[in-house]
Amino acid sequence: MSLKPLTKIWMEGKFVPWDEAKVHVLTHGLHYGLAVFEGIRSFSTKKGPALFRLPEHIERFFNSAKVYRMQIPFSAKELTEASKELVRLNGLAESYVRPIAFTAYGAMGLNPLRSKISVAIASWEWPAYLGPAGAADGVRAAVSSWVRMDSRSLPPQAKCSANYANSALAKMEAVAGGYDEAIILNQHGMVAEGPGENIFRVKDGILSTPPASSGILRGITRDTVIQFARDQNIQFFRNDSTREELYTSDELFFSGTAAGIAKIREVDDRKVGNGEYPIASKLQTLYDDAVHGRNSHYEKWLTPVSA
Ligand code: PPE
Repeated sequence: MSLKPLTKIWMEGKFVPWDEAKVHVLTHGLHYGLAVFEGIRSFSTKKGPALFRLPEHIERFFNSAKVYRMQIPFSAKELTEASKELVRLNGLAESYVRPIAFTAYGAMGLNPLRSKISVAIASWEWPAYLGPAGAADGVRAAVSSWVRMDSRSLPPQAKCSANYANSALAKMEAVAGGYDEAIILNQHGMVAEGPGENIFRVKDGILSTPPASSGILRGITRDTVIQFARDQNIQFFRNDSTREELYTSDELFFSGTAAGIAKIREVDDRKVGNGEYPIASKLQTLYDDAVHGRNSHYEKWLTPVSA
């Protein structure tokens, strides 16, 4: 995805022109991977542009920072208001909003405790992450030879930039092999997640997803899908799956803010199910309606950006 500059980026408490939102090449976090970030989407709704599950994203942002002993020098309220104002200023109803906190320029050498924490929020236009196939017939996935990092080495529930080096290895392998996306197994050989998405499976009408303890980011879209399943009386479990259970699934799909709900039509060149996706399709429709404010039951998840 190439960027088309929007007007403003929020940096350290101020809105600055897009081209001026710069950092020094000796920014500490650039060298040592010490950055935590979020990905939030705004959608057009009848109440104007609205951010989906903004409080949950802000809360996860602070939790990620806590794991890394980062003191974010802004309050949740300030970052909430800045995110809303950013969408208003950039004038794009449907956008992707990226808060990031990182160890700033000033001291080199690993010890991050000496670094000031910088915070920025940018936004851009980001069409469905896995392309139109995700929404339509589904993407082609391959199980990665790279193993998901373990919570004892890089805690996956903290959304730290360093985690994405592991994701990038898996993503590059998948793309270089002619696939759309990777599925990453954990240290126990069980299914964990995609490089930037959670994964769900349907077998005999039962929906399941790996538990938080499987070495995944606890996705907010994942939680959204779980709540849909509850409201629709779809039987649901959090449980581990093996690689071969991917092959014998009736339906498989990814979930994530960037990806939305994206069907997986093949894993390792094996067709998933019979190509029909009744449950995934239903969840896609529910998601689409919820994010666009067309389902009053889920309006609680929308934060309109209008003042
Ligand atoms: N797992 C990982 C590893 C992950 O990065 C994401 C989001 C998810 C699961 C789903 O989380 P949620 O968005 O809360 O449902 N990945 C973000 C960044 C992707 C990127 O390439 O950048 C996203 O979707 O915004």
